[in-house]
Amino acid sequence: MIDEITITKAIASSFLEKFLDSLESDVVIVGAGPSGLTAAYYLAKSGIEVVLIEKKLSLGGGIWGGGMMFNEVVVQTPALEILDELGISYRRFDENHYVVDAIELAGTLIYKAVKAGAKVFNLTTVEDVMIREDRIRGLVINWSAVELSGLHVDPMTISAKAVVDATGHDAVVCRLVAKKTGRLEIRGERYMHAEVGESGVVERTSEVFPGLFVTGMAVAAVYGLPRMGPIFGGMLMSGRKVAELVAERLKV
Ligand code: 48F
Repeated sequence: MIDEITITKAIASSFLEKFLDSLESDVVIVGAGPSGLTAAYYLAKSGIEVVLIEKKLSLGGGIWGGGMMFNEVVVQTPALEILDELGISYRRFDENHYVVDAIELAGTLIYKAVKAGAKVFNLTTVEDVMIREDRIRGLVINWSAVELSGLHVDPMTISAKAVVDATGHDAVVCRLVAKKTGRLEIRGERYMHAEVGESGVVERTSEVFPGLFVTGMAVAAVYGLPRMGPIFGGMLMSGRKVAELVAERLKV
């Protein structure tokens, strides 16, 4: 027999168990676009506890719409090894440009991150940071619906040994740290120049404040790098690089 109250109990208890298990984790990644999902996959795969927070209902960030709603994206040659590892198909356009179906990219990144063990909290917005002894210790979160409706409801907090800002163009966590500590400069993203933007984002993927790492387009926002539009290799390589940096830092 199927019972409605049992359904409710099953959902409420397993969600609360997941939430309580996530209050003190190794790393919290904020933003589930291509860079955040790639970072979540590599970190979770290496046995690190990963919590992934996404303010929207669905994960995937800017992948789904491809370029101007043409749902295809371009990836350059150095990122093909990530697509190969994840089992994502691509078609050669010329020796430097490969085309990937945006839906396959988003769907596979989400599947791989979740299957590797990342705990996902969608519909959840990061609205502030927790700082102790000049180090980021956690995040202040609330339901996205609270923010959207303008209800007066206080947030709650989660903590982690490391935080990754993967919030894309907005660089939300870095901006909060900059505003509240005065110890981080946000230069703001610059004009379109795909080649410089792509390589710069990967090179500058780094720890920008003790315990706070930045990946994806948030790197361009922090360091004043050019934007690059619907080419995604840099997002995947930046996500993999930030995972390596965080894993290295957690060993210390
Ligand atoms: O924007 P997004 O896809 O960031 P990304 O990984 O990739 C950028 C590309 O999509 C594209 C591009 C490629 O060349 O330029 O734009 O750097 O994903 C960022 C995610 O963060 C979520 C947001 O909903 C999106 O899914 N996000 C933003 N602010 C918050 C947040 C917040 N305060 N709390 C939780 N999630």
